[in-house]
Amino acid sequence: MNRFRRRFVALGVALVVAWLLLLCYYVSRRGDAPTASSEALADGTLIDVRALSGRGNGTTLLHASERGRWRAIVTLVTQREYLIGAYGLGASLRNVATTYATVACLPSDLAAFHSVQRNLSIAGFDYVRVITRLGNPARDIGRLHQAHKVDVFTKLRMFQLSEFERVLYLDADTVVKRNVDALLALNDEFAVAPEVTPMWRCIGEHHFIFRDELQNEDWCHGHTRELYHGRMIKLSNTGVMLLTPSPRTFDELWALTLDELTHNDTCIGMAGCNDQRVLNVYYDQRPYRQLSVLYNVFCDQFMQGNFSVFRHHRPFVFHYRGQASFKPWILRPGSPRDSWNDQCGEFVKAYDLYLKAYAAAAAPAPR
Ligand SMILES: [Mn+2]
Repeated sequence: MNRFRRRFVALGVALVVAWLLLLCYYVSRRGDAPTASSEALADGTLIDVRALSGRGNGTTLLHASERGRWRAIVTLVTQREYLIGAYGLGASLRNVATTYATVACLPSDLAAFHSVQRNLSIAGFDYVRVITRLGNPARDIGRLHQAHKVDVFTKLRMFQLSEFERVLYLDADTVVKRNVDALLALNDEFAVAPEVTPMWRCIGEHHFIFRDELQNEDWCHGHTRELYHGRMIKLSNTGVMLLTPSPRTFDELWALTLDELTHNDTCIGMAGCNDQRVLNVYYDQRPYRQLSVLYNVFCDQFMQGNFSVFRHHRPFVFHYRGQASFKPWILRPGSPRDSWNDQCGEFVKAYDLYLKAYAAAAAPAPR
């Protein structure tokens, strides 16, 4: 009988110890747990994160009463892997001393992490704005063949940021090298830089040649064989856009998206099945400002050396376009730091700025 009782007590003790260990584990993880795990952050929530890195001093850049009149620089992160890109982008924006509010749009499952909010604050972002992912409707009809494009249409949500009068949108895989505030002073409803190809490849009738006012130089649109109902359209790159949020524009873009997927072979070819195709079609028949290529310089082309102009003009924004597996922050396992897949070296520099800010934020206050 005693033996059974001892076993029973031992089992009880073991259970209590296990429970305590689980409790300790839970408490130790709490620091990195979503701040509101039970209640997801509502779409549209705007979180002032400046105080998380000791900035702000209680002042607000944006007042609720001024909603709709703000102009801001905005980026978007829909997948965790792109957060590191946003940290570099934020640090680069801070480095050029932008005077506009900077906003990172994240879905609730990323935005709810206190560590994510703090890191974005350290990177220099002022606000985290909660958005909801927009699924790729091509998946519903079995035509999504590139898995990384599963939520590319979420970028169209930028047209739903109704608290802003105008938005300078920058992809999380861009790095800013020169102050871009002048773009937000423009009064164009939409402005975007072109996809370009070197002039020596700009031959035949299927290309559009245009004059880059800023550089006073001729350029050629790349991929101009894009067909839409039998005619060619110019291709712009939507990694950098000045845009005007409007519920109506969003509704029209979404209707066009569904129409494109249903009636055209949008998903066939390199440029298909994404926000860029839809925006190019939409603005083909509407007025917009064509920005200089210097506002959206593709790192891969920059390094190819086909563009003599870069020897005379410094780019404003570098863009690491392309698939997720080519992003500059993708490290081969065990590879040393200097073998980052950084084609033009600008991301590594920006990320170093972020790491310095991070170290400064972690250091104890000077006495
Ligand atoms: Mn991009």
